[in-house]
Amino acid sequence: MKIETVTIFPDYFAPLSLSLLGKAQNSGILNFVVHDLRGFSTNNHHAVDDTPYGGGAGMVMLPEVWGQALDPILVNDTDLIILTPAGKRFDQNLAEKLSASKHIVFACGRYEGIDDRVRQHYSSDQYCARNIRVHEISIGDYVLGGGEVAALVMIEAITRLLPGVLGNPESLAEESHNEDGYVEYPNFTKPPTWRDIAVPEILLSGNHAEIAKWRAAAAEERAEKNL
Ligand code: JAH
Repeated sequence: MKIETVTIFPDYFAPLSLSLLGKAQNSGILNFVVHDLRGFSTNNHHAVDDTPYGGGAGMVMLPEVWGQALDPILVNDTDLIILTPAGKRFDQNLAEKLSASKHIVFACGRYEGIDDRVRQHYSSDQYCARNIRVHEISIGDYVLGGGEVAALVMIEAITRLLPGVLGNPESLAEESHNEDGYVEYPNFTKPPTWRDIAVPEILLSGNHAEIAKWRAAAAEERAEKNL
């Protein structure tokens, strides 16, 4: 899988060469490329933004700078992800779908976001015919300084699903994960008592049917509390 990011802060993506993802790059499973958006500004002052039509706070990113950056990157069969708090919510289901992509491009906006004509242009039939799909995505209902951290979150969630990236491939297939892929019951390990708190007896019993029942009840209690 090839993953490209377009950003005015390329340094945000330095962690991608660390640990598991760094190894996945070296082994050829993954190929990360980071593009500095400012390099595509033809403006005298290398500006990437201007004031919003219609007035209002802040600045909006210039469409032609994005056009110059994205045109050469958007080859056939590509998922273009535009990070925005107004986008569709990212979840494990979308992570699984995107893990089947051969090429993902993350457009990381800053300021008040990217001129909407960028989304409109690359969503047109011309690009659809080339299998270029545009997604406006949010990782949650809060405003960040820009899309970079949201892109890192998505890259971690997507790439850990690729064969050979995760250390232990069994934990992907493991039972007792919910539809979103995580365990809902509380976990315990050694020692059996820690600071006067004992591990629930049943978990030390070896009775797997009773353990499953206890975990289902504990998961329900936890879900209730988190409502
Ligand atoms: C903020 C461009 N859902 C998280 C998220 C994603 C992107 C942004 N904020 C929050 C953002 C400013 C400019 C994107």
